[in-house]
Amino acid sequence: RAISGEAKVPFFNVSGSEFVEMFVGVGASRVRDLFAQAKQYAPCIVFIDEIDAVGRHRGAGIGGGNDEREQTLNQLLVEMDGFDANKGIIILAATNRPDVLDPALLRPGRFDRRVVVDLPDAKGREEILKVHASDKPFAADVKFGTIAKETAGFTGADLENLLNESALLAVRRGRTDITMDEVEEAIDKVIAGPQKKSRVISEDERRRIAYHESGHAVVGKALAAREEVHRISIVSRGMALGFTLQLPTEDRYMRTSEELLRDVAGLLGGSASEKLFLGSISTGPSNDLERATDVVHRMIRAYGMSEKLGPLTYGKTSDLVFLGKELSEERNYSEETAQTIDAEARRLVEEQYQRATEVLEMNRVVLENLVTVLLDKETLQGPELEEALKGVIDLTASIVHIQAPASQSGSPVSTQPAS
Ligand code: NHX
Ligand code: ZN
Repeated sequence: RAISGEAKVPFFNVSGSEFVEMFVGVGASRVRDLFAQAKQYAPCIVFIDEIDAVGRHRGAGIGGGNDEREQTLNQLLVEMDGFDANKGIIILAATNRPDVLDPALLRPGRFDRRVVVDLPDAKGREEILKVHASDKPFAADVKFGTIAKETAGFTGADLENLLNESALLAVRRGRTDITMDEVEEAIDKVIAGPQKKSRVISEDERRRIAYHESGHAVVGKALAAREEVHRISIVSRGMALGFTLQLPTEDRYMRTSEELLRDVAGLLGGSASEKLFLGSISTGPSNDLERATDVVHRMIRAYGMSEKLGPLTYGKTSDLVFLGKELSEERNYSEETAQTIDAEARRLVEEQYQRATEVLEMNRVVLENLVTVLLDKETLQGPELEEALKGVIDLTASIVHIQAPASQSGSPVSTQPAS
């Protein structure tokens, strides 16, 4: 829309799914109609959103293919080839899955340029926020640069949604402007879901939740150099009973194996804290364990970070429509390798669990204090949180290597700061 505005030409906007019809031939005739109309208005821009709905690789799916979709795609290819007849028509399309598109669509003369629209960086997020903020009354305390820093990983649509949520919240609170308080509440809502005030939690469980989140915060603070513990809360939201928000201090595009291991230790910090201070673990950390397991599996199988398994990748993802799942994993390694992967994954997770436990033991006093403050205030951030975490022993300098040392006494995991 913006491009056609700049070019001062008409704009045709269709969604790929509008072409997907039940009856054979209808989709193809819609494509013909669209181009016939566009020809009348040329020069113009035709934009097809979610083109993967029609543009999928032909011959995929049950029984070899889908006649209707193939006919629609063929018609689209024919129209795009009708160069002379379609003079002055520029076709743009968008997809999240360029990998599944039929190669014929990407040949020269068809979609021959690709523009990668990545997640916005901090500067980009700030600019996007300013665009969506222009029609809303923000208070003077709202700094879009600060919001941009707190929203790493958000898409443009997430940011728009965030500002809409803050506006709704301000209205609900009877305000005529939107303050930073509403924006922060909206960030939590977008990340973790809406507050669930109706959920009544027993004193025992509140204590467990506080120990769990404090465990994440202390391990995160002790180990993560490029991320800071930004907010910690024991207020129920959506499915979650509590959360700890850790944010990168700058935009990042890669992680090292050391950082990934620190992430794993941080993810396990909640469970380790429950075990260490309450003597048992609960069902609560299931998602933490899942994510930790996922990280070490990716380290081993995708990033070649295990010396035992070498710089190879294990497992192939393929688009197998007939399995009913978009991405299914194809095993391209032996049973013996599968066992080695399992053993390595388990070793890495257990080492980090041990490391998290050691960090918590070293910071027992700070953690107990944090739990007390958290039970009282429920959500901590900014200077208050900084104050509560001030005493945490900084272990960010401790380097943990992914390989167990060949023959050394003592723990393979170093939790001592480098002197
Ligand atoms: C339940 N929820 O399902 C209750 C209501 C350990 C203090 N019976 O690790 O809230 O137990 O650090 C995405 C994100 C399931 C998907 C969180 C799926 C949480 C969250 C289970 C805190 N914070 N666990 C956490 C938690 C739970 C759950 C999720 C998810 C708890 C823990 C949920
Ligand atoms: Zn957790």
